[in-house]
Amino acid sequence: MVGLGAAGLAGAPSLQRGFEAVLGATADKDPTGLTGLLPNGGGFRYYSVASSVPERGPDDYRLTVDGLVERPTTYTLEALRRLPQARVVRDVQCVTGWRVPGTPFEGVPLFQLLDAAGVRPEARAIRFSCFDGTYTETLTLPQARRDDVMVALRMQDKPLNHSHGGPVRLYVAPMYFYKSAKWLSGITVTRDVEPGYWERLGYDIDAWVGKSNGRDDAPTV
Ligand SMILES: Nc1nc2c(c(=O)[nH]1)N[C@H]1C(S)=C(S)[C@@H](COP(=O)(O)O)O[C@H]1N2
Ligand SMILES: [Mo]
Repeated sequence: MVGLGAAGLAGAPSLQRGFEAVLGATADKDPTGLTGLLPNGGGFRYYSVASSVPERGPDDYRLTVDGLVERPTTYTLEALRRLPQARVVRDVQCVTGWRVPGTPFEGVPLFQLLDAAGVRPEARAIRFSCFDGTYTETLTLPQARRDDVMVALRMQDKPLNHSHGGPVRLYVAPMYFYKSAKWLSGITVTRDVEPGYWERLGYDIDAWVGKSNGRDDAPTV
């Protein structure tokens, strides 16, 4: 899995620029498809906007919760594993059309981490950051508090592997999969919504499956 990711992406930046040039006319419709050329088994595709991502595990993984909170906190992987876990089984839906039905995710509901940190009254949003050094995402506070939004440690009944954003990724079940930031390293509570990586390039911030990005159905491709 790790080998596939690393080998598959060697030389990807130049390849990607080539595709962007060729696909210029359609890139507005389909930008998240540019790095989705590698089949990754089970219907998933491997996506990363960064050309290489370091591996992190039990010894060096950290998740920081900070910003407009009473008690900024840093979690190790072990600390996250010890917290109560939830399980959600839904279809994964990429905005470019591919879908993986009935995919189990398990992890810590995000609202539990927010409550533990104590969100300040002036806060309205969350900014997520990733240890790939590039990707960002955002949710409003009401979205972040839904019980189907989690800091995921497991996917398909296995520990989340590196290709899928392991050891820890965000999982936002009701939204297109670009909201589910891989290699999650930071949860920062903010006053205002700060558009994430793909959202600065035109994708909807409120990425409800079937109701956003100009799609009213979700075709399987
Ligand atoms: N850090 C990071 N997270 C990311 C992405 C990315 O490029 N980098 N791509 C997003 C998109 S567009 C999709 S469809 C899914 C793909 O997840 P997968 O690689 O596990 O299939 O991750 C999302 N989260
Ligand atoms: Mo995507």
